[in-house]
Amino acid sequence: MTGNSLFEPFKLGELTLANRVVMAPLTRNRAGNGFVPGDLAAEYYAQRASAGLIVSEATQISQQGQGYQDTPGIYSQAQIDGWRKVTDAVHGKGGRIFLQLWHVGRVSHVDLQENGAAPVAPSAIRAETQTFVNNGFADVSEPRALELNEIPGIVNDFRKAAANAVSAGFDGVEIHGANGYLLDQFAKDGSNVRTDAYGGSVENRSRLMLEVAAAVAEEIGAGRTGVRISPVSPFNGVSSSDPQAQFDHIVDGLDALGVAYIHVVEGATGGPRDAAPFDFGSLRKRFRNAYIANNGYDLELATRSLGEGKADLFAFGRPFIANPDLVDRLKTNAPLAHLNPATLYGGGAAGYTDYPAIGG
Ligand code: 8OZ
Repeated sequence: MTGNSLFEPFKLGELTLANRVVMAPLTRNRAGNGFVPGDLAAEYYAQRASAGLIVSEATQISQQGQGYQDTPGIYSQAQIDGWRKVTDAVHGKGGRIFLQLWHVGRVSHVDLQENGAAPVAPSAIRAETQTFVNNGFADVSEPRALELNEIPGIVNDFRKAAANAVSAGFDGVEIHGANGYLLDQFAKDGSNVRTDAYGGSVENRSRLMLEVAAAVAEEIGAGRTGVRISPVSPFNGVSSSDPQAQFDHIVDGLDALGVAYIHVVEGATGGPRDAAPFDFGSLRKRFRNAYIANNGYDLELATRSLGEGKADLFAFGRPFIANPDLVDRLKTNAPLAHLNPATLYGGGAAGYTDYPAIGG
């Protein structure tokens, strides 16, 4: 069932993937009108269904969890119905797709929050980063610290969103624990100075991510649950004084839960792989199920890493934007098309569904 090449099947939880190439989550900001993915999203994802697994763009679990204009949600019936078109289209092409569950925490703006409320965070520390809102870039808003008694509600929002994802036809979900969003803000001490059970020690800072993973795994099955982490990425203004101890502990906890995979952003998100010293092999050793490696992989690096046993699956992000047939192009060593940065975020079909496959 499971082959040793990038282009042979791989067993992930209960699923058999056609190959080891994963489409990484990519924010595209095309879900206006109720944050519902439309027909164009179904076409876009179906065009990329030859990936062994697609991980959807990050999708907010609640309005509070939204941080950018026109990103999709998974908390209303209309959103579930919109996503159903996507999953049907991908499955119709023989693909597999997980939904990425997202709460941005402090990376948000009052204009995206209900009644102009402050975004929520582990601690009232504003992120040094910008978001896209009101058709332009703006500094994120000053957040407020979550009260201890609000935390079960956040865990429950993730749980409900996972159930909604399954009812929308997804094969599973990926919990977004990376890139400076809420769960990563809790894990890293630059953004978390809490003095309760969710701050301070490595164990306490891991608590929310592990509680969310446990709730989601209980709701839809550990075999359908993955978690994305970015131990040393400074993306969205996060920093950690002890990333190795922190993420070794988190991965131990995820291993104990038996989740299907960890998806690891190695280095700085979208940037250098050697941004900070970190032993990713330690995470690999601690985790019995699949390790998805991400960040700056090309065919050569993925092939070498697979041969060395460093990872099971390889997630490609930006290359999938302009190359819907990326798997075929990698397999045949065909040239890759380049994306147009002007059409990355927002807009319609241009720069979204109009990148052709070779010969297509
Ligand atoms: C780029 C722009 C907006 C959001 C991430 C969800 O980095 C994102 C994101 C990336 O995980």
